[in-house]
Amino acid sequence: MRTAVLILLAASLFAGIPAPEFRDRRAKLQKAFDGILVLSGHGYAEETRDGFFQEPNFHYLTGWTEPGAVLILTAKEELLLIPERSERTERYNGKKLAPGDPGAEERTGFAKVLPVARFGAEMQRLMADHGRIYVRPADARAEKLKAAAPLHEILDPSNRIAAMRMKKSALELDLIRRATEATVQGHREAWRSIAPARFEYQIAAAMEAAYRAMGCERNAYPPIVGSGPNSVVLHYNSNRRKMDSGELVVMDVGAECGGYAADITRTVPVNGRFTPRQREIYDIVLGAQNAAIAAVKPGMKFRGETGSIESVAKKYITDRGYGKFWLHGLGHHVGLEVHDSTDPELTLQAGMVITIEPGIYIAEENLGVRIEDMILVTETGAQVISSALPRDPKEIEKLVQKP
Ligand SMILES: [Mn+2]
Repeated sequence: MRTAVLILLAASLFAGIPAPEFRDRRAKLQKAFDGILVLSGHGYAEETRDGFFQEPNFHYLTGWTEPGAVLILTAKEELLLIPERSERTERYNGKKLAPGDPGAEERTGFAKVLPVARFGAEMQRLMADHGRIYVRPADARAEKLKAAAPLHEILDPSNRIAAMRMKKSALELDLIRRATEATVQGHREAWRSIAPARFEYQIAAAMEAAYRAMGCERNAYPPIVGSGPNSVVLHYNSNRRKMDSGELVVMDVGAECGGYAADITRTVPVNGRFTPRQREIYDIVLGAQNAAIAAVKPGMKFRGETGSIESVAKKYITDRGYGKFWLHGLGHHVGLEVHDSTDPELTLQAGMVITIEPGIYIAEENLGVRIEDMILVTETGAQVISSALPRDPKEIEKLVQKP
């Protein structure tokens, strides 16, 4: 009974993933690790999108979602440094765990939890035994470390951690599926509320309400709802326009669930009927997406001009005369971040989650179409995680039309 309570507690503290999985990730990194890894979590000042957002590499290795912490890791040691108690900060931001608090070790999953003020002294001690320091160039402590360790080799650990983050664990896949299901539901709700004379932000609101109701805590990124002329603007997210009959609306929206993102795009007619021209372009984008999905398998290159999944979709669209109207890449990895950290040298492997999102954008016709799905790479090919959301234009028309 007591164990069950502890596990439940851990599950909520670690945003859906229990503490032992974070410990396993660090242990995996520690194997054959040849230096000191320094990873700073975000502070209060950084990244306040929709509330505090932890630095994703730090989150991936620690599960610690409070601000101002830092991880120091060597092959033999791991230290979590967290801010000391401050009554003033707690008055603004609520009570926080502080070093020395009873249970700090159990709550964090670290054998050693120290005050952040110990950072310099711990580094001095470890630097005497190690010649290499791994720190991300964007890390808040990178510049100071370089200055303080002129004789040490400074290396970027990003690709090493990305290689781990790219292959999702069973628990990560569960959370990604949950975020995807909620986003699918968001699209369905939105389609029901699409009609001429409604505003784009009303559609975005319907989507957000649907996935928050399903237990997803926030947007994985600002929702994009672009109608008519806005359908050709790739990252349009002011969502202020009144939609009109005869236009298309591109909806690129994703929920975040337990820290994990989804990212799904559909393009639907505002009045529930594609014009023949809209349908012509829609069918080309859909054909390109299907061709790309069919090409997914372990060992394939994802992005790039030749011999890649991307090149399959590009060729499909180019062969039909619309190559110059495709303005972006085929997709990206998804995980803790919607554009998840990626080692570009790695080919696709089972357990990776990517988006496939071809598009055609014809500005002079106010005609933009993008279709984006969440894809799990499997041992034999691809599984479309977001397959519950129709892509077939006839089915879409049925769901958008009001009875
Ligand atoms: Mn995307």
